[in-house]
Amino acid sequence: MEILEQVVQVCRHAQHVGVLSGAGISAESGVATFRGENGIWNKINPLELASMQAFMRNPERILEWYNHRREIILSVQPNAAHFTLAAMENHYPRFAVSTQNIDGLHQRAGSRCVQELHGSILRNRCTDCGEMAEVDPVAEVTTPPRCHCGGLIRPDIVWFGEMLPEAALTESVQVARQADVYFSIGTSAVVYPAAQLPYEALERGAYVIEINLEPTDLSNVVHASLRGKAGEILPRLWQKVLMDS
Ligand code: BJW
Ligand code: ZN
Repeated sequence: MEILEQVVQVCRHAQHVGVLSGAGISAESGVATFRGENGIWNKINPLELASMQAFMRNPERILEWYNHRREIILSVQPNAAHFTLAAMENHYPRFAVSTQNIDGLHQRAGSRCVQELHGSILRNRCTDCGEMAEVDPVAEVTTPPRCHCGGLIRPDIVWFGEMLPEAALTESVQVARQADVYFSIGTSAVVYPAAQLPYEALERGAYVIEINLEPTDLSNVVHASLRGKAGEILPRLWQKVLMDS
């Protein structure tokens, strides 16, 4: 059986579907990826921007960078891949997206069950007490504001060497372990612990499908590795699943 036809059959009979998404799913919306062609980390050493040490060294510079990225994210729209996942959620008894993205595009497309593994650029929090702080998304704040406790306010994002939000990670591991079909979409699958999720799904017997422009370390171990743009492959696949079902 052709691989796409096999994927369609598997998706038709699934009950519990999990998804790990990464920067590639938002690329067609106009949000830059980190690795690969035109990736952010090709020009900048990640630890110079995405670490607590970098923030403490020069908070103004880090806030400026996040202001710039927030501006881009707020000016773009979810794409066909985000909308297809939102539609899939309405079809399955259990469906959940674990995203490494901080852009909120899954939620804007209508997905309800979304675990944000690396936080959100749309929220801020205190470095000391952890309290969430309102952020005016359009304000050009370059001097770090202070919390009532005196701590510096920072973006609610998971930087390198920081723990992921416990509830989001626990829920994501559970979904991966219980899913009968698991998707890894638009992620290079190199950043842990998120990259572990498709392996958890595989170990527990899920049929795992990768959708990516390029091959990754996962490509040879999953059941189906579909090469191409998520915004093209996913809607086409979903249309086939819905046909005659
Ligand atoms: C398309 C497409 C289209 C394009 N359609 N596809 C050794 C030393 C130090 C640390 C470690 C170490 N080994 C492991 C670690 C831990 C570290 C880690 O994994 N590092 C690896 C890089 C080695 N992880 C952590 O530090 C995490 N915390 C942690 O582990 O805590 C415990 C601990 C504590 C102390 C010490 C050690 C452990 C935290 C990770 C936080 C990641 N944060 C970032 C930045 C967020 C801030 C920001 O955005 O500014 O999150 S890094 C960056 O990578 C971002 C992403 O979420 C993450 C994953 O990237 P993603 O989503 O996969 O994107 P890309 O760009 O990599 O890939 C895009 C893919 O899409 C490509 O494959 C394209 O082909 C594809 N694509 N267009 C389909 N249209
Ligand atoms: Zn505080």
